[in-house]
Amino acid sequence: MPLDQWEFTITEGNDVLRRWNWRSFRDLSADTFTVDLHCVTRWSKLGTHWEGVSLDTIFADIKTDADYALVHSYGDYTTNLPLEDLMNKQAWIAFRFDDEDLAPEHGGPARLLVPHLYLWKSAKWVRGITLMHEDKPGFWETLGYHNYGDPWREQRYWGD
Ligand SMILES: Nc1nc2c(c(=O)[nH]1)N[C@H]1C(S)=C(S)[C@@H](COP(=O)(O)O)O[C@H]1N2
Ligand SMILES: [Mo]
Repeated sequence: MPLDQWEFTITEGNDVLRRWNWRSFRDLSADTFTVDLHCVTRWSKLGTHWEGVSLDTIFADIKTDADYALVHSYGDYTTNLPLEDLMNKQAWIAFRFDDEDLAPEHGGPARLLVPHLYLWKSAKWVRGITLMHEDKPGFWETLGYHNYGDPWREQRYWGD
């Protein structure tokens, strides 16, 4: 994804609520943070170090009464989660990992990072978020992975 074509867009219904290009996105204030990641296939990676823009910053001047988010990636991957799981410094659009620009195979130039949920919720190559009043399962959720995906409750598949 060439940076001069990169965009990140928040939509609701037919409305574009906000859109950033790489320059305006990188002008947002960013956080550095260290988190543990949990994959559904039973590995965890502890103490990973990142830099990214929190979703609190992304949503700072967006007004919505939607409760759900569907996150879209370049290349059509999607994943869903409650909007409140993106807020209160629980989620970031991350663009640096271990003090280097995020590698393309790990989602560069930028990926969602939601460390408190299983890693399939952390969409690589993130492109935007659709806000919704009703939940809508994403790619893995449609294929049988758990709709919410709390690693502490081992919510791997529907019914867990
Ligand atoms: N766009 C996109 N994001 C994605 C995926 C994917 O296939 N496409 N896979 C998910 C899954 S299942 C996992 S485990 C993590 C893997 O991230 P990593 O490649 O940085 O380890 O990305 C998640 N985000
Ligand atoms: Mo995964």
